[in-house]
Amino acid sequence: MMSRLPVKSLPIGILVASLMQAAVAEGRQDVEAIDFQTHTIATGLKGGYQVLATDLNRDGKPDLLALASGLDELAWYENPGWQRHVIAADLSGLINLAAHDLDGDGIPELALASGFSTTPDKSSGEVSILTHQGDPTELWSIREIDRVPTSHRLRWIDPDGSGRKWLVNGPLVGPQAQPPEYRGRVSIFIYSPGGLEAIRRHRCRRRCRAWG
Ligand SMILES: [Ca+2]
Ligand SMILES: [Ca+2]
Repeated sequence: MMSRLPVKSLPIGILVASLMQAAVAEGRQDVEAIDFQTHTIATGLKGGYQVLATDLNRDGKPDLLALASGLDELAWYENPGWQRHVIAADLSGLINLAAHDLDGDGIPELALASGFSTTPDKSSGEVSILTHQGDPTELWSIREIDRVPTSHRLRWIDPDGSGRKWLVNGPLVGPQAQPPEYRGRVSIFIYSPGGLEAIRRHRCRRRCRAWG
């Protein structure tokens, strides 16, 4: 089955669950003894698809990014009051986010995939890097670094253990894939580090074991 688009609004339980996952990821052993309660901090997230917990204002508290494919803007919710701040507007087909502090200022840059469709001919597949402009509660700058139809999953990885993260882009299907079977080969792309001005694309070869 190729269709992975969400069809429901994002329930707040998912948002709280992200905080729990973050605590577990940090190795905290006390999380099982805590009774969690659901607090609704946002509704109406049409096509809610991804929640990402990361500190976006350098106060040490994880904030929540909520990506909704059916909305034309990307927003984050500021811990602990969960005020909503719009990062970018006039977008479409939002599908995935990944956060990593490229410039070391303590606030992560955001890799964003948008223009998504399950059909390559209908997908612009923008891959962009978003950076705050001094005040993370205001609109961030957005810079398109690539276009790959059906760009679907973005992750920052450290392939050589050097601590320098590379961005991986896994499209859903290849450019020749057509419904209903979506047959065809698909390439995975990796973007080299080196700062915001030096991101370069490489196509993974042999199941992404080598690049360059
Ligand atoms: Ca914060
Ligand atoms: Ca940064």
